[in-house]
Amino acid sequence: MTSKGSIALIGAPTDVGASVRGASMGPDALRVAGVVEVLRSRGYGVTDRGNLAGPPNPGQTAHNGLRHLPEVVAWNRLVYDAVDEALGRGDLPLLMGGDHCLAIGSISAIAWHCRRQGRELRVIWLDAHTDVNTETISPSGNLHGMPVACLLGHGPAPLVGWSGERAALGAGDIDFIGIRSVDAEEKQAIHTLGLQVFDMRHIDEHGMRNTMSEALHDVHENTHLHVSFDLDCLDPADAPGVGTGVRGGPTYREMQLCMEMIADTGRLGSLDVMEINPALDVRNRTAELAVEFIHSLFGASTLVR
Ligand code: 6HN
Ligand code: MN
Ligand code: MN
Ligand code: MN
Repeated sequence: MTSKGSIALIGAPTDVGASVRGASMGPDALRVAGVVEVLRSRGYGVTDRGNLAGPPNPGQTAHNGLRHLPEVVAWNRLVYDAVDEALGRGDLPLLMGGDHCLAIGSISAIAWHCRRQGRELRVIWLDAHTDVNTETISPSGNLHGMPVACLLGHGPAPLVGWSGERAALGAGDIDFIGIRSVDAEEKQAIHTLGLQVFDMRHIDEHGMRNTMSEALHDVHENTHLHVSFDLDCLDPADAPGVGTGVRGGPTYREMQLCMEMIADTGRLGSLDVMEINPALDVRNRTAELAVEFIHSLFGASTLVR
């Protein structure tokens, strides 16, 4: 198979944005599950850039509504630089988390590149949660519950404005899929911001096919599509290795269809694979499942294509 392009794997082994420890082991779990081999089998050149080395988890409680802010800033700075470098080389960055706070660095770097190249950034956020809390409304102080707010220009000052503009994303640039756990004040924020949330009820009522058609309807040839995949989007019965699992997720086939429809757009430009927690997993099942979905996202559909 001729090479389709090159993918840069970036490991970010930290759980500083979460209160449950263990997502720091996610990058190696994905490697052990064969992420490199699967991407190569799809015809991509793959370079594993290894793991970033940021500060350890200090295990502190929240200060002024935020837990581990300096460490979260430091890790995101490393992620930003690594993603920026990958994009600069023309590689497709695949961030292996790590907890979901790292999407701030990843998506900020992508937004900066898209603006410079005159491309339109669209984000698909696959998650049980909307992650749109801020320090004033978060019930936990955990920054993995706040990356979307930061990217929209509403989080704590040290984590806002990294893309060169106050907001890396506008409300219309992001669609949420699989949502089923939103905090009370977070719900208010979603309405105020005007975010498009395809929650589990929407998927129940309309099916994954219609949901994804709606989410992807404005993707065109100049779109850079970024997928931020939190493994807790899946049902914990399928994916037990996550720190904040919520029952009632999409089925295995619904999730595969979601990935296949994204692949069909041909516009996937970057990916985060986040929140895999090997300490809570069963025989690396969650990382293996993630690799199956990554396979589909990079074009391994059933039979016909
Ligand atoms: N994640 N909404 C909860 C909080 O603490 O803000 C849970 C956030 C989970 C974040 O899974 O990426
Ligand atoms: Mn989540
Ligand atoms: Mn939309
Ligand atoms: Mn998340």
